[in-house]
Amino acid sequence: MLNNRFQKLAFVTTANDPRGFPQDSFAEIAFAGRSNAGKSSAINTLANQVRLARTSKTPGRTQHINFFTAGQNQYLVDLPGYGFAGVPIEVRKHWENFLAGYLQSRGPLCGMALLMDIRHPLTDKDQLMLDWFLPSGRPVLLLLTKSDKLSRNQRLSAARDVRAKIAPRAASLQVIPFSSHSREGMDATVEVLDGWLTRATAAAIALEAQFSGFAENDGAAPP
Ligand SMILES: Nc1nc2c(ncn2[C@@H]2O[C@H](COP(=O)(O)OP(=O)(O)OP(=O)(O)O)[C@@H](O)[C@H]2O)c(=O)[nH]1
Ligand SMILES: [Mg+2]
Repeated sequence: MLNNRFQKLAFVTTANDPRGFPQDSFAEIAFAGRSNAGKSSAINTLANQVRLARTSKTPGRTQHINFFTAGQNQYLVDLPGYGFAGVPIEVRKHWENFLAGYLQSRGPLCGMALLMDIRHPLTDKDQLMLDWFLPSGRPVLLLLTKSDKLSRNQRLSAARDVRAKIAPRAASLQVIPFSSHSREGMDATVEVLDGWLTRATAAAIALEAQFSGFAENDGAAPP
């Protein structure tokens, strides 16, 4: 059994603009995707909890950015979903601008899990998320959600199609069929996300140690 740090996930804070973000974050992973793609359900499944992140049959449920701790100075971030027609245009614009800024410039963001219904992957808006995030050079995990809705053959073929479509854009992108109901893809997802957080946190700690070395040296270059 994999050591699953996400079993200890706990809600920390909710924000609707960057001033409300945790200041102490060393590493965080964004859960992005269309409204109703299953982001909040996936976070609950990783945590093995039923109501940690709020889920709903009504698209557009998550209207804030919710931060969950995944270890010291480490977070999973449940983002508001996009692409839901029932949301007023000003609200949609607000969140689109927000997502663009967050994905392009949030320092501690060490990777993005992009969740897409396995039956409707890679919409224009999903592509936009990739356009914003891939230039950072940080890794992306494409989770093809609700895989329980398809047969095994259909699942394999859907994953193959997505891999073929995104291959020209980023060789390092990973694709995992995922289901919060059957728990397909759980262990593989835990392993990927855990690896990102562990590496990014180690890098942030090393950087901080270097800076505190600078300060002790009175600003002089390190030996
Ligand atoms: N069959 C099936 N249904 C799922 C799965 N994951 C989520 N759902 C259902 O899909 C609906 C939306 O799930 P949420 O987790 O709230 O989706 P979300 O991406 O957080 O949606 P927003 O907060 O609106 O952006 C709910 O009715 C869930 O029960 C899954 O793996 N399989
Ligand atoms: Mg949600």
